[in-house]
Amino acid sequence: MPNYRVRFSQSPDDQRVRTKLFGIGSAGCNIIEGAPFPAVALSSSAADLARSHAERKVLVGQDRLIGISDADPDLMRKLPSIVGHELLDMFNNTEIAFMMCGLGGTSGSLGTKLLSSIARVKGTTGIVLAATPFSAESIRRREVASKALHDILSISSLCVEFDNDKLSSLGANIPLSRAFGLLNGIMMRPVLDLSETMSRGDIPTFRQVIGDSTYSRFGLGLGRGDERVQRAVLEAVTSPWFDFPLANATGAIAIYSASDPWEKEAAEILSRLEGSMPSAKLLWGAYSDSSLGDRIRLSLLLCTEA
Ligand SMILES: Nc1nc2c(ncn2[C@@H]2O[C@H](COP(=O)(O)OP(=O)(O)O)[C@@H](O)[C@H]2O)c(=O)[nH]1
Ligand SMILES: [Mg+2]
Repeated sequence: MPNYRVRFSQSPDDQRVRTKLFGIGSAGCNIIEGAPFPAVALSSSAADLARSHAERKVLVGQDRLIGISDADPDLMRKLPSIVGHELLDMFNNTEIAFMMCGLGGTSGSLGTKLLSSIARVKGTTGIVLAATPFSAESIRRREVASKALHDILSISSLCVEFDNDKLSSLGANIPLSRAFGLLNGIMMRPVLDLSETMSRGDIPTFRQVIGDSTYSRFGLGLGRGDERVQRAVLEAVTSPWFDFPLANATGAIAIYSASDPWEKEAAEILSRLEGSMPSAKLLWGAYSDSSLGDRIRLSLLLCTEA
């Protein structure tokens, strides 16, 4: 069977997709700190917002959050009267909403579900990037996270799960605060890469590649030296979050960056990826990032069964 391979359209900058970044709950507010574009912090905790440097901060009381996110999906159609214009209007002029959160608590779990519903009603493509709790956290937390993930998968256009348990493989015995710092940087990577490469006209293709597999995981690879392509691809495909057979991936979104991206390198990356995931529809892009110096970077989102 021939591989399905499409490239992001490389449209002029004025066709660049209009995105909005949300940090939801304590983890979400941490993740968006220092992001290079304007962001909205949303939480039921005033302390989260007080710490945040987001351009816009939205406090939603916990009772209200529980009330509206438990609403019947049909009621969601009447969103303006239920949700109020403040939340709805945040999605104006927005083709893609990136929603960053940790699941298992209240604000992130319910707030992300709510914002995903609003995005859907507003015709915005909603991409959720969610950290899920360590096994060592309470059973209750893990149950809340798993229910929230299930709900979000059915509402959002794409949901990328970053299981915290896999953090240990990024570096043994690193303190939790540093582990979160590392993870937060990795979670922002797909947001930065998609914002750089995607045009408005790419959205239908993006959604086609995802298809019904709204569940996704992420792998990141860096490479330097003579074998930088092999190294970057190997590191990306052996991501701790790819704990399923790569051949099961139904969709792949690959973004290659280098200070001076090279068509020949892109072609080699793609053929390597296609070799290991023959049934995945592949959407790819490349862009120049001078901060990489002599390294290349590969960001890989794989869609699979939840
Ligand atoms: N990636 C990341 N995950 C976090 C961070 N803080 C907490 N978490 C995870 O996110 C889950 C939800 O926690 P939290 O965001 O505090 O809950 P909420 O504020 O009630 O939504 C926790 O169970 C942790 O596993 C953080 O700064 N970064
Ligand atoms: Mg909290």
